[in-house]
Amino acid sequence: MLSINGERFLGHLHALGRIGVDAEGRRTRQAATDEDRLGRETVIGWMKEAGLRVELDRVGNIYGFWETEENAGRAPFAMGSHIDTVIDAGQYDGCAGVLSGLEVIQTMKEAGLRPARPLALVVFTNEEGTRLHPDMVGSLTIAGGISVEDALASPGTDGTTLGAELARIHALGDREPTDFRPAYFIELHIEQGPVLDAEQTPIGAVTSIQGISWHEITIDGAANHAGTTPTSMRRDAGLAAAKVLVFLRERCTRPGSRTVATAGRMAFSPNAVNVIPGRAVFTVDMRCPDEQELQENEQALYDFLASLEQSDHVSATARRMVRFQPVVFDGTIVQTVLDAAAARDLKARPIASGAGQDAQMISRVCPTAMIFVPSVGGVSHSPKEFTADGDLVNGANVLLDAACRLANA
Ligand code: HGY
Ligand code: MN
Ligand code: MN
Repeated sequence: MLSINGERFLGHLHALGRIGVDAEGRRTRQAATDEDRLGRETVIGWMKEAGLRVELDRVGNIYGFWETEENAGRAPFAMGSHIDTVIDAGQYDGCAGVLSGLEVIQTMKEAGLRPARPLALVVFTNEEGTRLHPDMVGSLTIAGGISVEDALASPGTDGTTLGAELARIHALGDREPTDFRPAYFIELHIEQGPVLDAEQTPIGAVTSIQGISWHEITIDGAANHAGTTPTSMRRDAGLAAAKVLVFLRERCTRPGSRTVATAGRMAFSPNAVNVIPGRAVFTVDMRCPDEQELQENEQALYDFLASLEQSDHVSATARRMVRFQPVVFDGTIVQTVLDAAAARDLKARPIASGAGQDAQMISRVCPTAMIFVPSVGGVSHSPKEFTADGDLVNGANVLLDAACRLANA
């Protein structure tokens, strides 16, 4: 049975993992930063070494194509993920999918296979969205969910825009994102949750991804003296913000709730120990596999903000930054993953994704599914993120088998 070159694949993965690590050992390669540029250029170098034709599109998505005279022009079988990271990140999120895809193509080429379809590998721009939002903007542009112009105008938390930053790191090409229409797409990814590791199951065949709703909330009260201002006279933006977080946790812990909510970023101003915060700006990330419940919780959040204005004598506004509905993947592709795992005697199970993924967007344009490999302890978006080498190699071999099957379908 054909298998990947595990040493080469893991060598690439750990080499990429060393890019963007600072003096304190924190790994950060946020989209369109100099660290991301180094990661991009490194992966492009590996794509060229593998003999892929490399192209860039107008929002910086990187494509590597392998086509032969016989299959040129047919819709490719595509794989891919992202290599941009969150802040103080692990080394597997996204990178495992890009580099396993590269390894699969390299293995197929070296084996002298002549697939009926070309193969494509994509590195999607700004999947994480921690610096510039929306997240998953590269794959969203390919899917036609946002125009190139609006994507390039994506605002950054640091006052930049995606377009200016991609230009600065020479990451812009001229390929039209919506020209990319593969026949099938599979993304390998670490689970980032606890299920596979807890069940000692090496392969997850991802069936669906939950919906995502991001908001930036601004609460304005009145900055005032922390000592002299009587409690009854306070218009405390910080307290109001705290009430929102408690409200959201209470919504999420109601019986039967399937929603999770996170306030990942918060800033008070003037942000001084002895000043009642006049302003609080914070983000809310709400996720749920049930679209109806997600909508109900969005409405409940807005209603709560309105009630806060009365109770706490503040003003509250919410700006919706991101909104993606839950998606269900193509059953045939999911089954292909399950069959490929079974053929290698690897235990596999269907599983839903709690994390947003580029596959969520690509599923709008072609039959799509994902392969999950275990995250030890379910930890991710953390330097403690870990997936064992053996699990990564198993996942890449399942991807190889699925690729061989679908590139000839
Ligand atoms: O936020 C997410 O779910 C993904 O990791 N970008
Ligand atoms: Mn990811
Ligand atoms: Mn991530």
